[in-house]
Amino acid sequence: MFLEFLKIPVGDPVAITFFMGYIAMFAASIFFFIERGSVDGKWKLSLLVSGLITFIAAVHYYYMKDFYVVTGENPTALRYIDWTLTVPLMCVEFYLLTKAAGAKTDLLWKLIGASVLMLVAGFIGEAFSDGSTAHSVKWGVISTVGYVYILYTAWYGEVANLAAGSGNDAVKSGVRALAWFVLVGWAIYPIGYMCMPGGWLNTSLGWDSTNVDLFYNIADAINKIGFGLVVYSIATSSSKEA
Ligand SMILES: *C/C=C(C)/C=C/C=C(C)/C=C/C1=C(C)CCCC1(C)C
Repeated sequence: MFLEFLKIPVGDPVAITFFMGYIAMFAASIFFFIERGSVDGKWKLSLLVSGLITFIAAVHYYYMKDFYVVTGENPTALRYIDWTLTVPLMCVEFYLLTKAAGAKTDLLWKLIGASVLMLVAGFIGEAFSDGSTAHSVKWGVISTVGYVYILYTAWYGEVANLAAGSGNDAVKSGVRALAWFVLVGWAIYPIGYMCMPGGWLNTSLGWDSTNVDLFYNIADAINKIGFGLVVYSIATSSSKEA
């Protein structure tokens, strides 16, 4: 059968979402790279970054799906390598969108710093877990500090203020849309994290650790492709205006 040929265990939603994530990221990359040709010059870099985010993810999904299918375990290291490359690139998107309104590179570094804190703490929480709730919660909370910083910046801090003062409606509504992704789409990740051994959902609801990847896979597709599409729609609507 088709799915057996691809070595995807039928009826394993985690494996299926790894496979679908891979295809979706790949297709999205082709789309962003090609559409880069049809937007105004000042948007080309943003579209390139959108395509790089999904392309880097596609490469990692290619390996993560095999890792999962062969070992049945969470590809934690690959996952965090992927995020360590792609989340800072999402910070670059915020920076590029607000640059014309006066964003300085220190804004970019603050966002990248917060994402490194978020990801390093999350990695320690998962990769060095002793199965205890104390470990999971401690590193989860530290990670959340970085997350909240990015969230705050996008909604009320520098990014929000710069967008408000940009005088460009497409940038204003686009930055607001990205802020919604950070609020709702990114919030799916901590839910997945809490499914690991010792995690709150693991101990309270009995959700097991395979759910970690299910949540991460769904969240990645929403956020990485969604972010790119928002940037694409800002680029096309303000290319038309010009
Ligand atoms: C493309 C990948 C993205 C947008 C990844 C985002 C990841 C997060 C927002 C992860 C957040 C976490 C917490 C807020 C606490 C628990 C540990 C993490 C790393 C899962």
